[in-house]
Amino acid sequence: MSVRLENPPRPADVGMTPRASSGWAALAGVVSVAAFLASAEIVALATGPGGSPLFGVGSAAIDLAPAAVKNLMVSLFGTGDKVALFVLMGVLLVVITAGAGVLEWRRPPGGKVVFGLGGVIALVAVLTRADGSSIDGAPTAVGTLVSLLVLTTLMTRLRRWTTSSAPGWAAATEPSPPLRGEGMERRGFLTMAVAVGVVSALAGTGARIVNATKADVRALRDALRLPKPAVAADPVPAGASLDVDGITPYVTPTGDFYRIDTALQVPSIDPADWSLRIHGLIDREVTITFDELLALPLEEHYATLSCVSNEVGGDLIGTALWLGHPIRTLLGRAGPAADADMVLSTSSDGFTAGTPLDVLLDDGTDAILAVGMNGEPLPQQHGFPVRMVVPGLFGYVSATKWVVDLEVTRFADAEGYWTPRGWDALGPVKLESRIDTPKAGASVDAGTVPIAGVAWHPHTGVSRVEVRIDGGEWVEAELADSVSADTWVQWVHRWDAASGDHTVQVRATGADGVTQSESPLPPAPNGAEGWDEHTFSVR
Ligand SMILES: Nc1nc2c(c(=O)[nH]1)N[C@H]1C(S)=C(S)[C@@H](COP(=O)(O)O)O[C@H]1N2
Ligand SMILES: [Mo]
Repeated sequence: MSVRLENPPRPADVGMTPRASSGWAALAGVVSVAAFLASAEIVALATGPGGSPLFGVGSAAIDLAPAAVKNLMVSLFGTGDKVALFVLMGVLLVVITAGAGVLEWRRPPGGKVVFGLGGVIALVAVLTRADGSSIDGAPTAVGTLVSLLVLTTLMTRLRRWTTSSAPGWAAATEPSPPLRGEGMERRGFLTMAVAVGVVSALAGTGARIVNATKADVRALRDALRLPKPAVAADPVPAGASLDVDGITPYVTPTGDFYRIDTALQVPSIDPADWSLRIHGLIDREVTITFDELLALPLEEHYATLSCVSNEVGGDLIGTALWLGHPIRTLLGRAGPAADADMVLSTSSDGFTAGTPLDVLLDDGTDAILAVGMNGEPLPQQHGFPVRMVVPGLFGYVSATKWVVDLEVTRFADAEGYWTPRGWDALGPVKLESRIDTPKAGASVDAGTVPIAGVAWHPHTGVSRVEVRIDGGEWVEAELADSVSADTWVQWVHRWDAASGDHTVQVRATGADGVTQSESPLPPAPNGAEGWDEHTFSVR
């Protein structure tokens, strides 16, 4: 009996089980996306590291994600939120492209449509980045074409393999080109899938490493010599650091300083290319280059910087010695209009913060354009070459890293990045206190147990810290010295511990006489409130 089929066989008609052929089709989808990513990275070697689609799509996801999702990421993963995002993107990519492979197998050209659409979305994401240029679209465009080619070729080979394995099939038709037998056709598919997969993994990783190195400004930073400050900070008094194991150091080592930002790929800015433009509701526009900034008198100030997302007891806070020039003198040059009340600062990657103009103009607030952190140029991830530091305000409304633009405007007319995402336009840092030791759940030896931590109300100052053990009386803790009201202060209560389980709570009182209230509030929309509390046991 002679069978004659007009159309290519559907998977169910052939010898390989549909499930097996779908599995290979899924593999073809994943190999195709690997080819996409690798070829994009390779093209980006020529066009510049800004064109990597991974970062373009990731950044767009960050900007578009609903506030709730973003807050969840930060609260689940803290400063590891970016790693988590990449893992999530990786898993999603594998699932979607495996699905696209199966779709292409069963309902062509569905998979190609998915790849094409994905490429277009990635292209839009890359091209709409604040620091992107049109050449940055090239890696994604080429990557998309390569992935379509790989997918098409793998599908053809998979069809030939399944066809050749269909019982009686090869004999029943006279197709061109002739099938070469199941073993050969299987090898044709597998060889290509493995080869493209392995080459993509190796070449793609290599190109990514080169691109990452190019985006690293370490050499420029190492070469930079910062001038001596015109106004040096007073040395930190010995009394600022209590002799207690496990207490947070008064000055946070730069390597331990928390990092929070929306930048998946840290902006790389050559100081020689940096400039800051001041414009908006002003008398005259001011533009200043990096050399001009360094030639101005620089001041050193210790200041505690904290994140509005910090939970009670959290560690999204640090104190550093910042070196920079007061923002008020530059704004003074520009001459802000009388009806202006906000400065919208913008970073090279498009992040914005809205800071009250009066705070930036205030003589008594050391708001600076910082170039140095703890005696060195700013690290790249903390804003190299220039960031803002404004004592007393949360980072999201003041501490713009990689800052390149200051627009004098009004709160009624403009808003910073986080304001439409559920955070208040104004973000003064709240009075807070934290227990560092004993750690929650710790078990300590009986005797004198130091209960210690830090408390802060930047720019207002802390006047008192009290602790309470097992719900008893509040007892005043010993307060260490501090350089100024702009930094946190260490505290300790040396407790004659009785054995058993104990719970300690802490509360602070600000220099304005106000004591932290007990009622807990979450970080959104303007900072967490409540008393930190640790339970530990004494042996
Ligand atoms: N360019 C840019 N600057 C930024 C941010 C950002 O996302 N992008 N985040 C702000 C927030 S929310 C905080 S808390 C501080 C954190 O500064 P750090 O990473 O140096 O600790 O930077 C601020 N400046
Ligand atoms: Mo923040």
